[in-house]
Amino acid sequence: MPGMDHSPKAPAKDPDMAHMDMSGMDMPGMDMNHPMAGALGPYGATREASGTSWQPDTSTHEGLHLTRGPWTVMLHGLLNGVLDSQSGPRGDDKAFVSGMLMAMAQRPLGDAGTLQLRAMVSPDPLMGKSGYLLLLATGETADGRTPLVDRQHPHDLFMELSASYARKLSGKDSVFVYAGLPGEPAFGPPAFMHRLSVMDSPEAPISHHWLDSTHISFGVVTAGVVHDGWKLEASAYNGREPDQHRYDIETGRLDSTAVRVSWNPTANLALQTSWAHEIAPEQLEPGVNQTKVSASAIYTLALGDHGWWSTTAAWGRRSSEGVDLDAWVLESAVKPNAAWTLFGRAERVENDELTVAAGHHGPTFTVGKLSLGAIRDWPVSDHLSVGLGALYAFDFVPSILDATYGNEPHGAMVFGRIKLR
Ligand SMILES: [Cu+2]
Repeated sequence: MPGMDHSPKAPAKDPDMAHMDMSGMDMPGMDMNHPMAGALGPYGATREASGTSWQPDTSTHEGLHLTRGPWTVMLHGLLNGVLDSQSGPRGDDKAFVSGMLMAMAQRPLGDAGTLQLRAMVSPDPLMGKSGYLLLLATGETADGRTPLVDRQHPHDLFMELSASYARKLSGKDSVFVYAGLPGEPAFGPPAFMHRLSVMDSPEAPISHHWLDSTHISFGVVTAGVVHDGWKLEASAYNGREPDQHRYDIETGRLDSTAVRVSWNPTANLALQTSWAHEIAPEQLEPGVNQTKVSASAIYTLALGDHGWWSTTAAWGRRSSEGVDLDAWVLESAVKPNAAWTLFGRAERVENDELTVAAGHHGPTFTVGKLSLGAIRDWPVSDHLSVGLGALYAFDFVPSILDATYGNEPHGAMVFGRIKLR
């Protein structure tokens, strides 16, 4: 992985403190001597990403941090206005908004307990039920009858409403429970909108339904144990993907299972491997179950006072009815200073939903995508920045799909954004 030879050393004396992003921590009432602790265990909050997933301790959380009485509150927010153009017979142009607003509130409970509440909402339903154009992306449905192909589905208005309680057993050990409606089960790396190596790009990964599409599961209960850099956890959850009604809260049996082992061997590195068995995840394929496996590594380096460089390598496999489909991802984003963010992502996916044969699935095609982009941000106040960005994506399809996708399929997006910082 890039940067690996700068072998990660223990960062200063207090690993929780060393790489905390202090830029948002000048609120009145914030005690600078006590960086925010993790919600699930005895480590710094920078290790925590979406759901109960981990990222490297060196990660930064942009946003507002404030304290009110026993509560510590964090707010993260990002709103993108995107002009999207995808090439070829399956392409078109579309404008859409995407992003998220997330609030987390945490407080001690008893002498060894920590309670955390999270709420996250998305503007995606405003896109309309068919989401936005994105060549080679598949998954979910807009009308309950046909699958979305070459489109990214909108996310639900409520992306996470969850609570967790952790109990410290020692300076290195804890146990925790997490429940969400919706929430994220113990599967995969952090969801892409919380993964430092891709979160600034408004373009969803085409590997989403292999690695992290479970991030909105309508009903999740997870229990886990933490020992130092290790976490072992298991979830019971509603494995059915969200339906096309994006403003509601769905319910269903917690019929699916996920297990994840996470290991952060150094402050710079987060590793996980996970397994899930999902009962009838797809609305259009009742009765068809799916097994998923994933493994990922995230390496994050702090650069100067405000910069970072984060890289994720991930593999995911979904298996159902005797067919295994793999996805490979290598993505990296670098923020050398407060002004610029550069990002790139390479993906290779085996997909059998790009052409529909009798019913839903057609033949399997191995397709790829290389996406490169940049964003320039300008601060407009202490806690708000505006930015302008662009990205270009090259799509790779086998020659048998040349007529379907046209010559040299590609996509481009230009976008403006507002971000809490
Ligand atoms: Cu998603």
